[in-house]
Amino acid sequence: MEDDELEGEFILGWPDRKRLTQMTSADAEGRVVYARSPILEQEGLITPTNAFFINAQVQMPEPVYPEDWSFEISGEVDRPFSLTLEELKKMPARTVRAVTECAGNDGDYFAFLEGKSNTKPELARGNEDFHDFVQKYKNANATLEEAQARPSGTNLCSGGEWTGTPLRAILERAGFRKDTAVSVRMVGFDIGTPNAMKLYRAAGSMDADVAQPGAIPFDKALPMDKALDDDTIVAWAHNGDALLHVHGAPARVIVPGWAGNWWVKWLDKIEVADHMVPCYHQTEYFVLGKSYDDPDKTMCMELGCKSIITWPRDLHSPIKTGEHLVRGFAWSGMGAIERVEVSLDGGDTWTDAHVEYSPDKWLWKRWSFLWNIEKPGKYSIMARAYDEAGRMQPVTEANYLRKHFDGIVPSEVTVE
Ligand SMILES: Nc1nc2c(c(=O)[nH]1)N[C@H]1C(S)=C(S)[C@@H](COP(=O)(O)O)O[C@H]1N2
Ligand SMILES: [Mo]
Repeated sequence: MEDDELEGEFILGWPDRKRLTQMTSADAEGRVVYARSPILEQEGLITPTNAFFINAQVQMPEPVYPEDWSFEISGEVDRPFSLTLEELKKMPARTVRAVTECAGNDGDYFAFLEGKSNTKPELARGNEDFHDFVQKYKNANATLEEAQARPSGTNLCSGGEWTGTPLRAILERAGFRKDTAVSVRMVGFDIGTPNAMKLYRAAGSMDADVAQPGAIPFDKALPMDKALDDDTIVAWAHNGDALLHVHGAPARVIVPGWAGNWWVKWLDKIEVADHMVPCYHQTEYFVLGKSYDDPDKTMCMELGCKSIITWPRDLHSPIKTGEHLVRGFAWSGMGAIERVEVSLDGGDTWTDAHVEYSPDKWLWKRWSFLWNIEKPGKYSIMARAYDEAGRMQPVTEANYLRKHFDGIVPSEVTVE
């Protein structure tokens, strides 16, 4: 154990190394409303629940107790119905292990890689003033200047195991109309007013004519194909335990491969529609495009193909000559990662890294590369991933809302 691990904690009465915990921000009553995951310290593939990131677009709703909860399905169906949690659990369940990545995770690296920002975002560690940092980040009354100077969103990504009922089984039980069904509108019971600052910031002007829908529930209209995917489930369990309120209890949707915003929490109702319902968080926010006025904006759907280096990063410099294990995670929005390559010379030459076997196509994989450094100096280390759909990192072009970042961020490391 390294020294800082020996500071440790008492676990079950025994001194032990420190465990992973989130970086949290709480409301005035001390209730956690936002958290980031300590990705650099995570050992295995499943993020422990008390290290999982937490995000909500509008606001955390008051909890609804499982016994008082039911959800309904209606719209383009022959047999609308509503189900309690107990009834939902009686349907055949399925367990899916997948990465949840917020669409905005690592977004500020776009500006860094384009040379538009000199500050290199670092995958934030447990900074002391994390709460203040988040206040600044989420402030709806910020000036445009303040909003544009905000710190970046990193570490909004975790791996989890989810158990629930396939959405397909719920749709079939309701007799959805195959000929007319186009999307499945999933609605949460959280209601709030979207922060217009996010759009002004992206448009680069407070004069932009941005949508201001007022108080709305968080909703998403999932295209039919993805709604019918076997791995799209309505989950009530997370990492072996009942879903926590912050993660959407009593039940939330899991849409593997697609960014976190599709994973509607606090599910209230499902409406099958004969068109793509123009949900705010689908037409105004969570879109890909060149600018706010881009007529070809498209809604964000599956994630790109991505690897990150967890060691060494800039902050680990200086390191010593000798044998080191370069390591990280890799994941894709279109299935399993098949290969990761590493470059130790800033991208001139690439060598295969070792990708550890794991059976879950939607979960990230661990990769590593044994690096024997003979000479001191400055090194630029890069990694790039390939997925089973044949895609190579990076996939996603820079876009004005900075969503779905999957670029290659070099680690600049000094060796002594
Ligand atoms: N009902 C509801 N579901 C929601 C949201 C929300 O604001 N309301 N936020 C989404 C976003 S943007 C993300 S990244 C994920 C975060 O899930 P987690 O908090 O369980 O990590 O939830 C999604 N589901
Ligand atoms: Mo998100």
